[in-house]
Amino acid sequence: MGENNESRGALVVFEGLDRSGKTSQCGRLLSYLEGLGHSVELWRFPDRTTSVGKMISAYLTSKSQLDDRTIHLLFSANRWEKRSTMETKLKAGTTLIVDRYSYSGVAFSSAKGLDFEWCKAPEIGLIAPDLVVYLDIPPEKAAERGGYGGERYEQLEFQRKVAQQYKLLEDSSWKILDACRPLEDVQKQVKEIVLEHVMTCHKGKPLSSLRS
Ligand code: Z5A
Repeated sequence: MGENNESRGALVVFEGLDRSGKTSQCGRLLSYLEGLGHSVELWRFPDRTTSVGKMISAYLTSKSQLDDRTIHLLFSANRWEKRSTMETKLKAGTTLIVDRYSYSGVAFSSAKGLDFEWCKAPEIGLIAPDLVVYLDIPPEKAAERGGYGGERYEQLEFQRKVAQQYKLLEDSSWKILDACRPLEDVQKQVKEIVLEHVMTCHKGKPLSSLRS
């Protein structure tokens, strides 16, 4: 990758704890970019529609039990099965807004106690995001937002551990936003940052891959 300088779409990833506001922000961003006439799609991981995604969904809703490493690799496989479509779309000029990506994979599995580097390894080679918007919120505040549902991982003590692991993953592609602010304020910031990155990709920023 990185071989040409042609106009392309941007890969914009949203990360954060459960209830940090990812889904709300992604939906609003989609409408905003569509309104500006951009070609844009909203994706989410896990993608529960594929056969791998269905196994993940059964695990998250406690309908099945899986070894920690097995479910980690399934989450990663769920991204790998979408990788070539992702590349095709980006190269065709479509911006992808993605609700959770590799950072969730590493943060959640390493919070269970799996080795951090081991967790990162299967993500190497996936397309690197142009921008990661991290919606930062203390776990206690997130828990106040309507409480957690019944899925695995939706527990305060575990979310605290996940927040610690996320901190170890920050790199130069990250923008950390205060997700405790009103939804509209966060949205305004998101729009500005994302538009800047979309423009850079239109100008031909090469695609790159996640590295160790
Ligand atoms: N997981 C993993 O282990 N490994 C992986 O590789 C991947 C994921 C990809 C499923 O995720 C689980 O899979 C997840 C990580 C793990 N487990 N956990 N926890 P999911 O995507 O299906 O679920 P989620 O990410 O946790 O989604 P969520 O609960 O819908 O949270 P959200 O999208 O961040 O928040 P929201 O729905 O936009 O907002 C939640 C509420 O807060 C709602 O009532 C909003 O109106 C309100 N809200 C939002 N923003 C604000 C502000 N700014 N102020 C006040 N209220 C707000």
